[in-house]
Amino acid sequence: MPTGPVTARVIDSHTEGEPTRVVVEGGPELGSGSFQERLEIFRRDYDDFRAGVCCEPRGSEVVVGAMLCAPTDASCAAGVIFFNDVGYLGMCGHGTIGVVRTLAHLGRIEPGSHRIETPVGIVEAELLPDGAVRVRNVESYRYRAAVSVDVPGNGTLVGDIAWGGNWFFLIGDHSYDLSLENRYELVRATHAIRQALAQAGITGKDGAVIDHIELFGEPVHAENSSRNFVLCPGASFDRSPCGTGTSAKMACLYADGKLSDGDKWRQEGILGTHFIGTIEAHGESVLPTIEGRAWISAESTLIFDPSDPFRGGIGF
Ligand code: PYC
Repeated sequence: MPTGPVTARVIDSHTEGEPTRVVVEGGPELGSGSFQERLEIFRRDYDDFRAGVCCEPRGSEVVVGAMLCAPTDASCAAGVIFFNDVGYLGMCGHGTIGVVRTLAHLGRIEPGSHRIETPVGIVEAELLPDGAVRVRNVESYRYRAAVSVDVPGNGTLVGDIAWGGNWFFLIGDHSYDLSLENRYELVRATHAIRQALAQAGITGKDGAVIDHIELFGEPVHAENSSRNFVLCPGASFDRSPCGTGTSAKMACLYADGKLSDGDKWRQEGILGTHFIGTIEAHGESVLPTIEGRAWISAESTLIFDPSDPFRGGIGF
């Protein structure tokens, strides 16, 4: 981090159990170009800032970072670039809910609808009077159905490939126990699936890497529609039901004729918390909406001392 900032002010929250760390001051200067251009500058020149914010000793592999930026579109309340311990995320559903709660905590927004600019498009978020947040995500779609992959040690698995703001491989037919106690086995298995997809050259559209693996099973709470386990880029799993993963799931259900305009989908995550999802049909795609809750958990200043050997995080 030779030319980067020395301190950064952050606000931490968690959305249904999954943390978001919003950089509200002191982040690197990314210019005033498009969000794709700013993301490239971030990746090229300030990747150690990303790692310093998310990785140990200041963070952990489960922290999702959100860099607040001035939007290019004047109709937006804010712009944001999401990142984690290993790289950058196109969109992040739980992270957007955390960003909206953080903007409200800062007094920058009131209950009502707000537009947020991201590298994969503008999303709309409504801060509800009770503090819950409803995010209208980017257009989501199933790209390929029933794709087989041979996973060493796990046999052949069949899943769908879908876009929900990130690329997902979604598997309903498997024998894994989706309990929190079984999390290490789930991380191992989904990691092996992701590696097998890469080795077999199975990708999202235009060769995009599939970096999220999502398993489904019966919910623990009867009022929910399904339970999931989501492996995020790197080796961490989503503690929330994953907003982009729920969007990808609803796109697949829609493609199968199992979910229609206005139907509710209650996605339970590995902690038993849930998001409420709905869709609006848009040709072969859907415009998903995800609703969930976030809580502010800390306000702090991160210090990047130039003499600190782990100023740029500990990369495992
Ligand atoms: O909620 O979309 C999400 C998400 C992606 C990675 C972690 N959470």
